[in-house]
Amino acid sequence: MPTRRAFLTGTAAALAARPSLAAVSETTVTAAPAMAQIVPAEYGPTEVWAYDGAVPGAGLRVAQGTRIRRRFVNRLPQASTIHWHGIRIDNAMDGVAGLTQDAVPPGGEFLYDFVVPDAGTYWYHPHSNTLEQLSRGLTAPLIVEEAEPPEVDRDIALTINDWRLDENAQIAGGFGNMRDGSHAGRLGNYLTANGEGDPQWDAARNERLRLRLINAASARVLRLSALGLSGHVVALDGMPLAVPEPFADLVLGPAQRADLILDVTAEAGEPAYLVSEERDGGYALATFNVTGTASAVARPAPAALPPNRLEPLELSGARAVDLRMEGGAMGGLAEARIGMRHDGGHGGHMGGPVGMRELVENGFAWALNGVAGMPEAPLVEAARGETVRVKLVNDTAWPHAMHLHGHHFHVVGEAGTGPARDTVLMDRGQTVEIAFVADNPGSWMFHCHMLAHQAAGMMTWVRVAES
Ligand SMILES: [Cu+2]
Repeated sequence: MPTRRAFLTGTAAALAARPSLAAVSETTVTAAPAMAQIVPAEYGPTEVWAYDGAVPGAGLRVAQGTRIRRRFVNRLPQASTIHWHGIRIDNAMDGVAGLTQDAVPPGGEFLYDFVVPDAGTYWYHPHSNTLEQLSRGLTAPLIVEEAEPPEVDRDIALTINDWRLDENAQIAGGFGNMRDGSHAGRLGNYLTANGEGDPQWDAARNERLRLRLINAASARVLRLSALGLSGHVVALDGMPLAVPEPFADLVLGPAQRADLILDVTAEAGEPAYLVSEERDGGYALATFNVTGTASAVARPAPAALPPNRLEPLELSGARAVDLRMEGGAMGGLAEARIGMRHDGGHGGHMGGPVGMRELVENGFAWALNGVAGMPEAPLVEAARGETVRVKLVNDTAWPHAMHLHGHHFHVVGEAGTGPARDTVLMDRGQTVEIAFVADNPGSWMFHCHMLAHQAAGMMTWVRVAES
């Protein structure tokens, strides 16, 4: 029998561990048109849509377990929401217009109130007319710090955006055109990291950097390498790798993140680069000008980051479902049923299958399990805590970056299960099996994060029961 004193002490400890209702102050995040100097100054500023006036938005950096209360203020000319990408969040706070909340109209507000359970690199963006709103600049990092972070000299988040600019350095229109929608998505023609074409830092030899890379492009797959920097990948999509992997060439699909711990190996006077390998050459996404020496000796390889607490997978007896991905240019999709058009709505009555011409006339190019757009019924209805396996068959001629909300999943392969992720990049023709513990109740979108594909129908949802 605990004494009263022990009980009180225990209660105080429990209260201290849980964020208190009163102690959490509310902040605002405002989405509004703004001017941003993302191209060299001689071309003048670009009119963007921005969180709190900057592209990317300044974002958030909080401790693991923090309760966040942010009042979203919409000063855009159209309705919007915020999706907190990769956060295992309460369903009502997931920000999917039409599925988890009504879109916030121009001039409206919505209070997002949630706890961040996992440390790692996350981000936020609209989930309402996502293709246009994200392409106009609405992105920001959400960094959740470990209780005991690894020792580094600098911790830099790099939000990478891919802009489609016209000759006046203004954002090109034509969102949702069928050419983008049925091919590789809205690829841009100008890459920025943290809103700059060529961001630079001073650095010293043997300095240790943590780079948190966020691919916030609406369609571009980044192929990353480094010169004068050497180290390890320690986390993907926020989740720590059990064993850090040497960083060589890293492919980062839209919405994916990677945490790197890199040491500066360049000598003083030499630059060091993080490079995006593009068709016409390498682009420096970050340049480190090496001016001195931080330490005489190189450091040992970094240890694994402390793990986040994910329920272990129990594959035997898991619920198995198939997801057949069809359509797009050169896809040979003959017919599909038409679901709901917008980001997240569901429940509308669907008619019978229609041919490709009618699909395209309605803005659709892709189908998941024979439905273009959001289907009436979820892909799977899981009991809470049930393990779900989804076999994704990419029967199209294009890569896709499939993102599941509210959960992290593992790719299940012959070599075992991969690290926890929230977005998987699939090659054309590839079959990938994923598995996750459906432990977060609610209705969760599962869609391609190449946003022109999503807009053209590549979306579905899963439902996790309350109990
Ligand atoms: Cu896609």
